[in-house]
Amino acid sequence: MDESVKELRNIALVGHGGAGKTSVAEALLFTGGVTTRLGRVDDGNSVMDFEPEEVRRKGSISSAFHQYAWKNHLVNIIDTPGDANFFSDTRSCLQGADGAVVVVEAIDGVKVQTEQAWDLADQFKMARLVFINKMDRERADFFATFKEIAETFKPRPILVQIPIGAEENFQGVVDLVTQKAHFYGKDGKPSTGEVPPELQDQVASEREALVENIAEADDALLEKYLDGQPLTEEELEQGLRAGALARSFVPVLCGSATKNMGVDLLMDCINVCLPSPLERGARTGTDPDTGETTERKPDPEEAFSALVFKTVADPYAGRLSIFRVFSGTLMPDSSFYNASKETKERCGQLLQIAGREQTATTKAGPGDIVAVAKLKETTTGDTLCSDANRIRFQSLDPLPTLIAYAIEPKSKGDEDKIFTSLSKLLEEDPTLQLDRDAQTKQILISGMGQIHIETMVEKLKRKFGVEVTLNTPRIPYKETIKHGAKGVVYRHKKQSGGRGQFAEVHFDITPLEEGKGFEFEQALVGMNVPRNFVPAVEKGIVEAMSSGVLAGYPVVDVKVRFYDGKSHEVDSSEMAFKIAASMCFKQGLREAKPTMLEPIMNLTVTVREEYMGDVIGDLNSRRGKVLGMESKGKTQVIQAQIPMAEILRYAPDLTSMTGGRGSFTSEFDHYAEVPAHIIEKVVAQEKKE
Ligand SMILES: Nc1nc2c(ncn2[C@@H]2O[C@H](COP(=O)(O)OP(=O)(O)O)[C@@H](O)[C@H]2O)c(=O)[nH]1
Ligand SMILES: [Mg+2]
Repeated sequence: MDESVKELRNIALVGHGGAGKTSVAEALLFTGGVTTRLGRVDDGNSVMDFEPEEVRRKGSISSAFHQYAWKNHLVNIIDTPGDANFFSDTRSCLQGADGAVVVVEAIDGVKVQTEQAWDLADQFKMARLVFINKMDRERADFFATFKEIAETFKPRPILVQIPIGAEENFQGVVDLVTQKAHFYGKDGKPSTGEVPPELQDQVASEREALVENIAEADDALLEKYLDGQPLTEEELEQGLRAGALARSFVPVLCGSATKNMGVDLLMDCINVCLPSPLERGARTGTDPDTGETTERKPDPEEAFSALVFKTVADPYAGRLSIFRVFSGTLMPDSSFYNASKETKERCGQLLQIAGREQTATTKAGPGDIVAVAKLKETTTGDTLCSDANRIRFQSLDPLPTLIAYAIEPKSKGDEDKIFTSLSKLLEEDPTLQLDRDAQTKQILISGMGQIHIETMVEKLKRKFGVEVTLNTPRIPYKETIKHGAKGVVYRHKKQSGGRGQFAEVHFDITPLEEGKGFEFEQALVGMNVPRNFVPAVEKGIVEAMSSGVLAGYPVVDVKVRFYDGKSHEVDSSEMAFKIAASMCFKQGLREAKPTMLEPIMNLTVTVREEYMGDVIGDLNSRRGKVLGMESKGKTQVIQAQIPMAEILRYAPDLTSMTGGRGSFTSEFDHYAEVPAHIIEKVVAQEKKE
């Protein structure tokens, strides 16, 4: 067995956007000697936030990868974006990690994305640490933040450090295990010393709490503790490690990323309290041939298996698939099986990713995160494995999209280019969805939020040179009739020298049930209309149906009975009958009380109890009908039906109503009649355009 797997750590930095994850990553790299100066998000020289969209926004939009060595350990870091717009990337990339460092601000503490990150770590059964960051900032309050964390989260967060000073007087931390004070000079230069006298009492009592916490998680230590025997530093460290790995508790540390304070201790703690791939253990999947559950141990001698958790689209280098190896060893220029796509693939170089840099590496074993370029079929979520020993790991269900825009090229003729370049970006980002509305003919792009779509537009321009504008999507209204119109007669007659045009048709028009579309009945008796004109009549109606008389939307759910007409032996023609039929149909629509239909969606909103009243009130004001409510712990699930037109921009509104603690999904259910006053508005809008 390769000893180095024991010393490998794959860690993800998670938490809400702005907590300082990327700054922590920069401090880890700097302290680990990878960079020669501390990269800064604010100065745009961060090694991790290197994408132009990130430099511009001063924030992460996509997970970044790097590694450092620290005290005999090699640590792969995955710096995830915290923002809800990029949650899908965070979720997917967590699959590459074995442990998580949850970064929390010492100022505002727990936010929605902190909770989401914690839930994800639970879902993936990950050991974690908390780093309370920004201790140097104004209003930094370590104990208030810790209290909030301790009250919100399980497994129980426990203190392993306390800070020395705070805000501009933040000087360092006291390690509660060793009872040593760690001070940091300019640029984070560390030195150790005695605990300042004013902190001694507090250190003593917090250490007592720590000892108790550690003892409680270990039977042997508990016995010793209850016997009144002191636990040695070594025992404490071992107990801390065992408890953290077993997820009995979560060690909490603190510091300042931008001042590089407390970061060396965080690195020690990552080595000790987060698992190696070996400790994470075997990964289960299914045998694609038998459907039976099987597993792969993190052993370089096992059959190769890996999971692709991210794809990067590069207009020049092609598609880059980033994956985490779970078992076996992959060599460059080898072939393997993609169990999700059921196809063989071949790779060239194995690339190790370090920020924007990629360097070739000689092999990839258990726990390694590597990338390969230009796989043919492979996309995010796929399992790669040995062809002889196949396994498929469960992939994550895609997240529902929350907002849609109609996308239009800025220059005419770029439509095709939009489609090809967008589909490459969609490989990068499985939550983006591309559709073309059959009725409105618009290209629709949906995603997690406005910023998500906007950064996609920026990437489209930078990577593929395609410029687009985003518009609110058009609602695919339809038109229909409420009553029938009997005996509608239209005569088409034109006499302008030469041969004239003549046709007359008589229709009965009646409404059909919703969803029935169109019915044509030929009920002619006698020979007023030669039967060879009947197909032209039907065609004339079908063409007229594409644009209704109210606002030009397609007409549905009508029946036309063609029962009589007149013809002329010279002047009648198919064309004349087609025109007559189309005009007669339109005239009939006007007489038959035309109305409009709109798509109604099934909406499921999940919110915390305290916001339920506001959310329901808001749904009512949007013409929604609440069908039911169900409580699940502290959250309420509201089922409603609501017109599509009312929830085109629901995501930002729900976010502001619930402080981000709400989510929803929606899907089309049926068409229903639009209220008269809204028809007026739509008609007026349509006329304006
Ligand atoms: N004062 C102070 N500011 C910090 C610290 N860590 C991060 N910041 C600032 O907080 C902002 C967000 O940091 P960033 O690392 O991008 O957060 P992320 O979104 O979690 O990756 C930036 O302006 C950083 O300079 C810290 O320890 N102290
Ligand atoms: Mg970041």
